[in-house]
Parts: sequence; C-alpha cells; structure tokens
Amino acid sequence: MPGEFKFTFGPWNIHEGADPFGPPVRKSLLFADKLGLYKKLGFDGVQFHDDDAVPELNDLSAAQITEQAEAVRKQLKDHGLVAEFVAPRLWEDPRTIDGAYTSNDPECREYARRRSRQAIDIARTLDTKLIVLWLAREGTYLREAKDSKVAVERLVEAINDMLEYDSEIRIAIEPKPNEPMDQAYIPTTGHALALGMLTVDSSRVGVNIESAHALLAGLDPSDEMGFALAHGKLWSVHLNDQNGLKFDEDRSFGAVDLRRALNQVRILDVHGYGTKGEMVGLDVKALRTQKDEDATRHLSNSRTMFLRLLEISRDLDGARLELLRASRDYEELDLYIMQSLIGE
Ligand code: XLS
Ligand code: MG
Repeated sequence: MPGEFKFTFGPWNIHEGADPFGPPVRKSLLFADKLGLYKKLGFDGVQFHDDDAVPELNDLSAAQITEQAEAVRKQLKDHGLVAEFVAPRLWEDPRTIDGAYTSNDPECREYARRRSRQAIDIARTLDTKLIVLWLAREGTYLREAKDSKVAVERLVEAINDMLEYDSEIRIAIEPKPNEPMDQAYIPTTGHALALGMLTVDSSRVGVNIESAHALLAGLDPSDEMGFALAHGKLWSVHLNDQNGLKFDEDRSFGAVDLRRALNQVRILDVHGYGTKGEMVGLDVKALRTQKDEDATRHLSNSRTMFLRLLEISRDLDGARLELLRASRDYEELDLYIMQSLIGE
C-alpha cells in the first residue's frame, strides 16, 4: 500500500550549495518558487524554521509576524500543502553565539525564549501544533565553559516556558551529538526523552529523529526510532544518510547503506508511524556538485527509495522471519535480507 505515508521537507533542503569552505554554487530560489515544487516532487507538507515563514522576524512586531504568517498559510493552501512543524532558528543571531537557552548571558537566554514564543505564534497561524527544537548550540567547545547540570536546568526552564505559553503545542526535540558544538547537551533520543521527563508536561515532549544525527552518535537510526516508538514519542523523522563519522552530510536517504535505510522504513511501517498524522521528513541536501537544473533530485530520489524499500519490507515473508529468529539461524536471516535488497 505505498502512498499511505506523507512526505515533507524544509525550504533549506533546496540549497545553494555553500559549505564552510566555499560560497554558493547555485542560484537561490524564492520561497514561493520552492513551494511550487513540493507537489511535483511528491511531497505533501512543509517543515519550517520560524524565519523561513517570516523572514527577519526579530525586526517585526507581533502583529506584523502574524500578518506575514497568515500570508504563508494562504500560500500553503493554494498549493494544497500543510505545515508539519515550525522550529525556532536559534543558531544564527549574535545573541546565540554561546548557545541560546544555555547561554551564560541572561539577556541572550531571554532572547531565545522570546524567539521561541514567536515561533509558537507562527506555528499556530500555520495550523500546526508541532514545534521542533534542534538544540544546535546548546553545548560547549570546552567543558569548563558551562556547568552541564545548570545547562540542563536551563533547557527545562525554556521548554516549560513554551509548554506554558501554549497549552496545545507539542515539542519534538531533535537530538544531535556534535556539530556545530564539540559536545551537545542533548546528543541522543534517550537524552531528549529524559529531558522531557523533567518538564511540567512530559506528555507534550517527544522527538524528531534524524538518521545522520543518530549515526554521528554511533547509534543505529532504526533502533533510536524503535526506542522512541516504544515510548509513543516519535513525532517526526528526518531521514537521510551518512558516510561514517565525518560531518553531517545529509546524503539522500539510502545512498550510503540500503540495509540501514530498509530497517528505518521497516520499523516505521511495522509500528504504524504515520497513522496518527506523523509525516516522513527527508532532511537531505543536494551534492555541491549538482547543477541548478537538477538540484531537487536528492528529494525525489529519497522519496523513491523510501517507497521502494517499503515494498521490499512488506514483501518479506513474516513466517520465514519468525522461523529464522526462533531457530536462531541469523546467518540465513542475514542472507535473506541481503537477497531481498538485491532483488533475488
Ligand atoms: C539540523 C536540522 C535542523 C532542524 C530544524 O540538522 O536539519 O534544520 O531539523 O531546526
Ligand atoms: Mg534535521
């Protein structure tokens, strides 16, 4: 039954190709033009940073922010798209240089909390109740720069602030172990869910799991997803791929390790991910070498691979799998999976 999953990506996934060592290599597309591509590429929804929806929002009044967000809501409607989530972008402003919620400077912390409330306002206007928190700079380059216990307490205070600001929003923390920081305070799914337990309403704190982030933590993405699913906390995913422990490569889904991708598709499918409205986000980036005219292929390719792997997973013979598990014949199981992947 391929097709029951709904796919999303963020405007940042159509990218000019700049990296830390070189400038853009492709033309920028206007947000409005990107919106026109979603359906053509097979996608149903848009993931937003707050300023993807309302650029330069630091300089705008609450009324101006709402007015601009309303215009975006209309654009979405015109394209038959929905907003999956809004994420406050807390890593570019000078006030977030040393972290946002965990900055040592109280004024910077206050900025981050105000900005998070603005992101919630935007989310409400775009008709989504899901907020994603990628805690980009909540960590240190050197351990002595912050107190890790106090940092966690500050993260809890900031999340409480959001939960209390709006009694309906849900927060999906997107853990990542490093980059841009040397060490992040919330590196894994387990950390994110444990952090949620400390908040005033843990029922409204879950996770967004990105494959590459799990891999950077030395973990298997499908196991991380299983852990979150067992807690009823997997509210979004950022599927992609990653060649080893280098930097966050955001490679197309399945591009490096098909079997690892199969296992992610399988754990999601077998446990009904999507049946409560969860969407499949593809947080992938075009290779820097890709030319303008073909710089969205990574998105459609990733979706194609998801759907193809879904077929392979659904074609696996459940009885045979059970037998191999029961007889502990994992060598045969290994071969069965590999043969399924190569179409034998
Ligand atoms: C980082 C992410 C980031 C979040 C949303 O890896 O892609 O953009 O997903 O804030
Ligand atoms: Mg991501």
